[in-house]
Amino acid sequence: MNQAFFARNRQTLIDTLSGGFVVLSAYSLLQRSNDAAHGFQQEANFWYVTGITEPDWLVILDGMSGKSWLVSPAVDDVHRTFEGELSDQEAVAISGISTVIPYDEYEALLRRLAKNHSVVRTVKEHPHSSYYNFIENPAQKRLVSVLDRIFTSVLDCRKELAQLRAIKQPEEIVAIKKAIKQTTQAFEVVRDVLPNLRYEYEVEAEFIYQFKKHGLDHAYDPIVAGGKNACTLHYGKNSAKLKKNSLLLMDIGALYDGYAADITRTFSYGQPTNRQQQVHAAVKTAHETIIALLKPGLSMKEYDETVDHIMKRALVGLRLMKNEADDNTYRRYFPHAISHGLGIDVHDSLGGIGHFQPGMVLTVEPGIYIPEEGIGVRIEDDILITEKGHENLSRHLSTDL
Ligand SMILES: [Mn+2]
Repeated sequence: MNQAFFARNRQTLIDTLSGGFVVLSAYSLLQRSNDAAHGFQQEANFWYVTGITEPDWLVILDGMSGKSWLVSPAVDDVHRTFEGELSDQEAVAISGISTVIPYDEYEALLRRLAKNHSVVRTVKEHPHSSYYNFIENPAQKRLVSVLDRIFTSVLDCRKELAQLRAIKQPEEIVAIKKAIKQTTQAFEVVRDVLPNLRYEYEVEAEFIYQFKKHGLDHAYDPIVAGGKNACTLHYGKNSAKLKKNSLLLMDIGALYDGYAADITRTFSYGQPTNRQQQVHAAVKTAHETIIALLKPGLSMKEYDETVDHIMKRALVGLRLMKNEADDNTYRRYFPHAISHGLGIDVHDSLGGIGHFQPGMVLTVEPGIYIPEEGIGVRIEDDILITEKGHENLSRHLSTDL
């Protein structure tokens, strides 16, 4: 992604907000333990309008005057020696924003700008933060507390950004396709070498090697789950011994130029049993039937209802439920959403738009998990909504057992 991309995104955001005033923050580093920090991943909205991948920067967009500022973080000499820093010139070159001011000057600038703007927009706390089992990055909250002191009204523009990001531009689709291509190649290597591997982590190591060899990282922590471990949806230990004649679920995606792939395949390890083949075939049929539904204009509500019907039919066919009215049993064997948006965040928003539109990229990931039988199967592809229907971007990777 280049300057022109980030500049266009800033302009589109400002246009969407009819010349509004926006201040966004990068994420901050988070403690891993003692004096060490976790690896850093940028806040997606901040990256979308700046391209900057370093912590603690701010961006100020004044839609009225058309001016933009970057605010560089206060980095002392000690941290500069250990971690280096992004220079102002580098930040300008990446973002295309020509003015950089130091951190200790930005509140004074905001106070001046507040004379013309009573309303400021920013990305506030995540609306579902209390649901997640983690502590949110403090950067957004810290910025909001500053904005609250200076402006009459601090509004959230998360939704507007989500709607923009939900419709992918051509260069974003190129990046997602490249992430998918590398992920596909890694899966193909793993299929070839799998008979020689004995532990889940050996499978994970193969993926890491294939990605790193091409200079890529994982877009998210990979799931390599043998047998019943596949029934733990976010299983991430990847530590168990693989059992002969069991299934192996792998949910993996490379990150390319800031964009994620998100692909799941379930392979057999050794000779699959009849039951394993049955469950896999049921998921595969559902997967194909669901993808075939996707086209612009289809409402997400109608999509979800049709998916429920398709998945319930699959479970009835496997004799896991007697009839389609049994919602509790349905949710026990298929407990997650069928789709999510895909982009900078691996779980990207579809913008709350309500129906499918050309340029959206989403996953389709039906799964059936039967802990009492030690069987978990998921098949996940990445789908682009096109003018005429859809394109399965990960179609070249076989979905076979
Ligand atoms: Mn997914």
